[in-house]
Parts: sequence; C-alpha cells; structure tokens
Amino acid sequence: MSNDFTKVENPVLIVEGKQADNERLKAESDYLRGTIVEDLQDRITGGFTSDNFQLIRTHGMYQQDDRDIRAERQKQKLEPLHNVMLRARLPGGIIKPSQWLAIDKFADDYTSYGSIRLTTRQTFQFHGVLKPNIKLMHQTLNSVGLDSIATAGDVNRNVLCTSNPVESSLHQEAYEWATKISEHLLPKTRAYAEIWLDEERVETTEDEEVEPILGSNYLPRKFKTTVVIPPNNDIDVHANDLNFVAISENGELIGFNVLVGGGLAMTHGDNATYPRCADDFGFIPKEHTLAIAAAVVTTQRDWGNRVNRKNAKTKYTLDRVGVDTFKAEVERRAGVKFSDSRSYEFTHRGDNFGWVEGIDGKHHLTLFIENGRILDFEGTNVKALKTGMREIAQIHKGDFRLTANQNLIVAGVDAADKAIIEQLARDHGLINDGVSKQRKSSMACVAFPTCPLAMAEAERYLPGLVDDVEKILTKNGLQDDSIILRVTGCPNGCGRAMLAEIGLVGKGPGKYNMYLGSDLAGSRVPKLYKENVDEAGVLSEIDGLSARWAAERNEGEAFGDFVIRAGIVEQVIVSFRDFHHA
Ligand code: SRM
Ligand code: SF4
Repeated sequence: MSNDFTKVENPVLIVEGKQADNERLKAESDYLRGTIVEDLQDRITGGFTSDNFQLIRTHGMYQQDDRDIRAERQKQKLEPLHNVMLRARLPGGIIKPSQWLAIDKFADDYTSYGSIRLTTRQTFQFHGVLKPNIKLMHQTLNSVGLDSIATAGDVNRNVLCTSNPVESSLHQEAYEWATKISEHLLPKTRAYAEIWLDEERVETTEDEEVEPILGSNYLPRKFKTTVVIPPNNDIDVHANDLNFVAISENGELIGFNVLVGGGLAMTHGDNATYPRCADDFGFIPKEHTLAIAAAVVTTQRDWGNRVNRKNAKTKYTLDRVGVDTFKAEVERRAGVKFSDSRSYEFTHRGDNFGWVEGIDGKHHLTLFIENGRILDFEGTNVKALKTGMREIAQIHKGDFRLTANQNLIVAGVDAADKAIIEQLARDHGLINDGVSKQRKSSMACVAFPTCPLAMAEAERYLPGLVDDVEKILTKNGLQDDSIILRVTGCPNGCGRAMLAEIGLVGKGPGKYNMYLGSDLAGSRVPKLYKENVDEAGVLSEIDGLSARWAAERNEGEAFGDFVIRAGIVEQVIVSFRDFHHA
C-alpha cells in the first residue's frame, strides 16, 4: 500500500491540474503544526493569521465572529471580534457525567454564548472562545479525557454510532468498533499534544512514516464514517463517506455491510456538485473492519480530486473512477473480498423520546433538545436546560449519549434513580409533554450568527416555523402526524435537509429552496420543488401540500412518499450528476 499520495498505484485515476491551495498549506504545515504556537502569542489580533486560520481546523476549531455585530464593528473601524468554535471528538457520542460537568463549567466561564451546542454528528461545540482561553480549553478537555483532534479539516471526522439504548451488548460492540475506527484513522502527528498540552516534540527518523494512513498531505477533503445498527438509520448513512452497517445473528454482531460514497453538500448554481447516496459494497466479517476502513480511506486519499475541492469528496471519486473500480481497489488494498450484502432494513430515523428499558434492565431517558442548544433560556417559557443537565450530571451514575439528531440520552439509569432524574428533567424544561411530534421531527443547522457560510437563518428560524407548521397541520386535520422537516442555512447541508421529506436550503436572507420527497428511512435524496421561496411562501406551500396529503394519501402513506406518488416531484434520479435537471 502506498502511503504518499503522489505514489499512487494507478496514476491514471488522478485528476491533473494545479493543486488546490489547501494542498500546499498541508504540505508546508509540518504535520499540522504550522506556526500556531507563535500565532497564539500574538495578542495584537484576536484571530489566527495566514495558513493557521485553516490549520486550527484539524485541531477541531474554526475561527468565527458574531455576524450580528460584524457591520457595527466595521463601522467603528474595529477588527471583527474573532473567537473560535470548538468541536469535540466523541466517537459514538458517549460522554460521562464528570466530563459533562467540566464542559458545563467551561461553557459558563469562557464562552461568549454560554451554551453547549449538540451537533448533527453526535458531539458538542463551544461557540465564542477568545484566543487567550484556547489553550486552557484544550487542557480542560484533556484533564477529563476529551480532545478535539480531527473533528474538522481534511481528515476522518468524529465517528458516529447508532445510540440504540435497548440492545446493550450489540450497542456496546458497535460502539467499541466506532471507537477503534476513530483511533485507527486519527492523525498520528503529535502536533495537538505539543501545541495545546505543552508536550515535548519527539523527532521522527527519516524513514519513519508519520502518517501511515492519512499520508503526508492528509485527505483531499473531509471524510465521514459511521457504525449503524439497523433498523434505525438515526445517523443518516447517506450523509457519510463510509458506513459500517451492523449485521447481527441472535443478538451477536457478526460483521458489517459496507456503504461508501454518501454526501449531501452542493453549491447553488454549480451542477457539478450534488448530494449522493452511498453504494453498498457488500458484507465483511467484523475482523476485517479496520483493514477495510483503512483501504477505503487510502483509496480516497490517493484518487480523490486535489485540484478542485468542490469535487474532492469520496462521492465524486466514485462517480469519476466508477464504483466497481473503487471497490476492486479497496479489496486489493485490504486483501479482503466483499461477499454479497446481508439483508437488513432501515425502517426509521430520529430518536424515540422518553424512557426505555434495555435488555440489561437499565433505563434510558431520551430528551428532546430543540436545535441541540443547551442553555438556560430566559423569558416567559423558562427552560433552564443547562442547569438541569448539570444537576442530572451531579447525581447520574451511568453516562450520556448524544444522538446524531442533536438530542441527548441519559443512559444506564437504575430503576431506583428514575424518579429523581425525571423530576430534574421536568423541573428544568428538559421534558415538556407539550412538545409536538412535528417539533421532534424537525431539525436545523446552526447558521447565524456564528456560521460564516450562512446565507439564511436556520436555528433561529426553526422554532417559529414549527409553531406555524403545527397550526397548519392541525387545520388540515393532521395534528397526530408529522413530516421530517429540516432547515439548513446554505447548501452545505449541515442540518441534513437533503435527506428530509421537506428540506429548506438557505438561498439568501429569508429565502429558501424547497426540496421534497425523502422517505422515513432516509434512503432517498429529495428533489427541488420551488426556488427562492420566502417565509410566507414556505408556509403557504406547506399548507397546500399538507392539505393534499391529508385528502389524497393512501392508508399510512408518509408525506415524502405521497409527494412522489402524486407527481408533485419526480422520484427517479438516474444519475446523481443529473440531480439538478429533470
Ligand atoms: Fe457542517 C461547514 C456546522 C454537520 C456539511 N459546518 C460547517 C461550518 C464549520 C462552517 C465553516 O466551514 O466555517 C459550520 C459551523 C457552524 C457553527 O457556527 O457552529 C458547520 N456541520 C455543522 C454542525 C454543527 C451543524 C449542526 O447544527 O449540528 C454539524 C457538526 C457536525 C460535527 O459534529 O462534526 C455539521 N456538515 C454537517 C453535515 C451533516 C452530517 O455530517 O451528518 C454536513 C452534510 C453532510 C456532508 O458532509 O455531505 C455538513 N459543513 C458541511 C460542509 C460541506 C461539505 C462539502 O462536502 O462540501 C461545510 C463547508 C465545507 O466543508 O467547505 C460545512
Ligand atoms: Fe453554516 Fe451552511 Fe452548515 Fe448551516 S449548512 S451550519 S449555514 S455551513
């Protein structure tokens, strides 16, 4: 297996041309060190300069500023109020109460928003950490066994795992695989430990490979991996480059079906970019998991497009070189042949709220956290979510599981502790019986004010939008039904709108492209229905469409299936390259 992306086995499959600037930047970074240490000491600016602006991403941070106050600061001739967002690494989303207490305190003491933001990839983010506090942040995380290595940048990101609180031993094994895959694919450079934890630099000898899997120039683009336990596709496989679908017999994990090449992002007006479902490569016994993971990653590393970052993800590599060619190369590198896929079925997504008893007799409480934002909200509808979580963490003996839908499970509760935990959750608005099924089926990305790429509101738009949608559904006699509704502030698709029954994709302030027609299992990318719809237009479209759904649907027919059967949008996408036509 070649470890340097320039020494590829099949050079014909490389995209020729001038390499993207990120390739230079990674090559010159001295394995992700750059001059971050020097930059940290520079207090003239609150930001990171030149390449370090990008390099800190591989250490799990993004430089941001509050867009609500950007113009005002510009008027006052002040530089933007630079700060960083940190995204932690949390394979499978599991975090201990003691760790929670540490992040809770850090969010209070050192972040300008005071919140812990649960993400669509089973981890948490801090927003608004100023430069002088960044090192302390990493040291705080490290002191409780957490880090933020490789949660951003051209590497394998946080590895997801279905939360499945019921089947404890199957979940435990799947979770252990998620952790092992995460460790196996992590950057091996010691840059993180040196820069943030003040560890000594250990020089490597010339023939010692620093990055045997990722290579000296890391991956062409971000890479996302999951372990999923059917029938719940709660992690949305088709948003990910590499998925291990757990196949079990008599409750025992025997191996995985491997799905490669999913991804949701696109760029408005660029038809060479498109969302794409992952392809099923076949089944492997579980002992080959790490070899297959490394083979998929290294094939993408060597064949991925390093010229145009917009076409650099695995999904485009598969379409360019052909699925069979890519798969054969993975088999060659891993020394493992895929056998026929084992049968499995995804029937649903999302989380099941409330208490559930696991087969080990432990109890698990799934809490709905709107937009994943854990904060003590002020106002009439007091929701002291952050205090509530802290008080639960102070007495909870199990762990917490973050879900890939921005929610949280208080997991592993003894029967004797159920009542007190439920009481704390109710007292602080973490359980609210009035939350509708529709609200629980809705999700949004962060967008304004922190996301620099946001074109339209998402997190701040969703709660009011759902208020209105609830009213519309009730008016149309659909108060007991719900539609998977997702809003994303730009076509990057972080809120996974491109796997929603109704997906709203930000186009400009207050304007959204409306996509319709994914299914409950998340096996279908929705189609464009209307462009540039304003907020009033969104409501009137949902009104008209849901009225037709109520009147014309077949018994039990979901909204996404109905819009296709009724011919409101076309289902069949012959080739994802044709996604924008038809
Ligand atoms: Fe994302 C970039 C937030 C899940 C596709 N995403 C960003 C940035 C970092 C903006 C930036 O580059 O400066 C956003 C920071 C906003 C903020 O202020 O916090 C951001 N993405 C998020 C989160 C927090 C959304 C959320 O509300 O939970 C999710 C964090 C996940 C995590 O914990 O790792 C998040 N992002 C996703 C997903 C959904 C998923 O993975 O399940 C996608 C679509 C799936 C996919 O990758 O195809 C996604 N984010 C992107 C992209 C487009 C990538 C591409 O293929 O072109 C970008 C922009 C980029 O990479 O250039 C992006
Ligand atoms: Fe930002 Fe766009 Fe991602 Fe939303 S979808 S968080 S607006 S990059």
